[in-house]
Amino acid sequence: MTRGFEGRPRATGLAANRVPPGQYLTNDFPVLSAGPTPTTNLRLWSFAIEGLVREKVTWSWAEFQKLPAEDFTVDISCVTKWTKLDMHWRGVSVDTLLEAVELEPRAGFATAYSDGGYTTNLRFPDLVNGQAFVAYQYDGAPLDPEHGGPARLVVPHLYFWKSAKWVRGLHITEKETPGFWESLGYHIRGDPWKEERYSGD
Ligand SMILES: Nc1nc2c(c(=O)[nH]1)N[C@H]1C(S)=C(S)[C@@H](COP(=O)(O)O)O[C@H]1N2
Ligand SMILES: [Mo]
Repeated sequence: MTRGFEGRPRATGLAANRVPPGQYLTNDFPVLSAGPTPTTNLRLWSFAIEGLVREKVTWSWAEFQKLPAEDFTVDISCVTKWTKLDMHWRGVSVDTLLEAVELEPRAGFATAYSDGGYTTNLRFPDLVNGQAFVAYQYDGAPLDPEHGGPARLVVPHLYFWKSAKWVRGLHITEKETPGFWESLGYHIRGDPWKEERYSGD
């Protein structure tokens, strides 16, 4: 690492290819929440896929734990400009979750919704083919409540605001409905490699 103009460590060599434009590398895992950390009783926790599906599906915590889980090692970029490489998560691929429902032909988008009221919108091509998962472990331990435990969505190829903490379901829609940050001027999609930070970028 070398120091750039802003005095922040700048990736050099191989790691540089993994850091999107305008981002700096960090080893920290900052906490960024728009409100207080909700406490969720696991006996009352559920995850649902509903909206434009033939039949709504809901998993209890116990049922969710029985779904096939996978390990994911991914790089994460936050719109506040930090990038963290090789983050180790364990959870259930959104592909696996979608196998349980029959989408209606009009289905085009999903709104991830969370305890506490946070929402974020995603288009289907960003949710499938191993690109998104619901994580309940980070670095081999149950996900810390501040980082979204018991479970959070992780969509590593988009800015981290798309990775809804305390996620409780996906609401499938025909049209794209801006979520919490998207309604406040963040980009509708949020691709870090295109620097889609704010609407208009
Ligand atoms: N439910 C919920 N999810 C959320 C947020 C939030 O405020 N509430 N913040 C988002 C933003 S802006 C970021 S950068 C990441 C931060 O995740 P972290 O606190 O684990 O670093 O969570 C995202 N998911
Ligand atoms: Mo963020």
